[in-house]
Formats: sequence, C-alpha cells, structure tokens
Amino acid sequence: MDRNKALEIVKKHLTEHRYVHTLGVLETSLKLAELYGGDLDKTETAAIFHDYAKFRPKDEMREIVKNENLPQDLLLFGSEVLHAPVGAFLVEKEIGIQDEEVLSAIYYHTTGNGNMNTLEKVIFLADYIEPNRHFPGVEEVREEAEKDLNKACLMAVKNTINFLMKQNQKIYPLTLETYNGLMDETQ
Ligand code: DGI
Ligand code: FE
Ligand code: FE
Ligand code: FE
Repeated sequence: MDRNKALEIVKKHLTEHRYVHTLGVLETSLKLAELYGGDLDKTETAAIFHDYAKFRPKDEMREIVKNENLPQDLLLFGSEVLHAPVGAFLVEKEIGIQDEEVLSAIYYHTTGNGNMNTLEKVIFLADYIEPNRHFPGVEEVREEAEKDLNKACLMAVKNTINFLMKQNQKIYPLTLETYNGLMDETQ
C-alpha cells in the first residue's frame, strides 16, 4: 500500500501522540530493516499499522478474542496484551492486509514470541526504542540496536518484564518465551 494512504488511514484511529509514535516506529524500523536485511515494504506496512487497535474499546477487543478464535488466555492478562493480536485481526478484516509476515509482526509486537523472525524483531524493537520513547534504560537499548538485533531485543524484553513485576502485573507467557528464545539466540 502507498505510504501516505496507509498513514492517512491509521491517523483516524489514533491520538496525535500515538500517531507521532507510529511515525517514530516507521522511521526506526526502516533503519533497523536496512541494517539487518529486512524487507522494507513489509516493514513499512507493519510499522504503520502496528498500533491500529490501540484505542478500540476493551469490550470490543475482548469480544473479538472470544468470537474470532484468538487465544482465550489473552483475557486473563492486562488489557494491553489485547491490542496487538486484535490489531492483526482487524487490519486483515478492515484494511485487507493479507501478508502473513506483516500480520505476524503486528500480532507479536507487544509480547514477541519464542522464535521471532527478523521482521518481528524489527517491529518489536522499533516500538521500544523509537525517538519519542523516554523510559529508563531506553538509551542503552538504542545503542545496542546498532550492534546486535538479538541482544537489543533481549534488553527490551528484560526491561519490560522488570517493569511489569514492579507494577505488580502478570506476565503473558509469550513474553517469557521471548525472553527464553532470545537468551538462547544470544549465547
Ligand atoms: O502499544 P505501545 O504502547 O506502543 O507498546 P506495546 O504494544 O509494547 O505495549 C506496551 C504495554 O504492554 C505496556 O503497558 C506493558 C504492556 N505489556 C507488555 N508485555 C506484557 C504487558 N502487559 C502484561 N500484562 N503482560 C505482558 O506480558
Ligand atoms: Fe502496541
Ligand atoms: Fe513494545
Ligand atoms: Fe506502539
């Protein structure tokens, strides 16, 4: 899809702040894809639509999980885990995106998974380090992202797990699988 057309569509679904974040993810993910040999067209589409469902009402996202055969355990965790898999479902249904690699990168952008491909890693990491992100530890991950994609993703998921534990939040099993998979990949 044409970049400006895609941005015009997604802008309607996001707040200004989240749209600026999306532009940051787009810029950062394209840099990472160039550095690590990813498909630039797929990266662009996945980045633009990665947070497509971020502002859907929680009830609507839960209904989609129930009715569309998404993993039912998503309902047992913080609502933030819903927007990625629900987003992948909705961009296929509403936008007509059918590329399985793009849909998978959107699906796994919040949690990752235990055996991520390059596009999934690029979107997962760009979401974490894009220039508008300011949480503690992000600068170290940005520096590592220029050297080693796997190590940088591992740093990001470690920070996320630490953050969730400090906030007394449950950790979705895929997030732990991401940690374990990246531990193996960085040995
Ligand atoms: O949508 P963004 O804010 O751009 O970023 P994101 O899709 O990575 O979502 C971040 C949020 O997701 C943040 O509030 C932490 C939460 N999150 C990430 N992994 C898990 C999680 N929440 C729970 N409960 N469990 C997880 O494993
Ligand atoms: Fe997100
Ligand atoms: Fe993230
Ligand atoms: Fe995001």
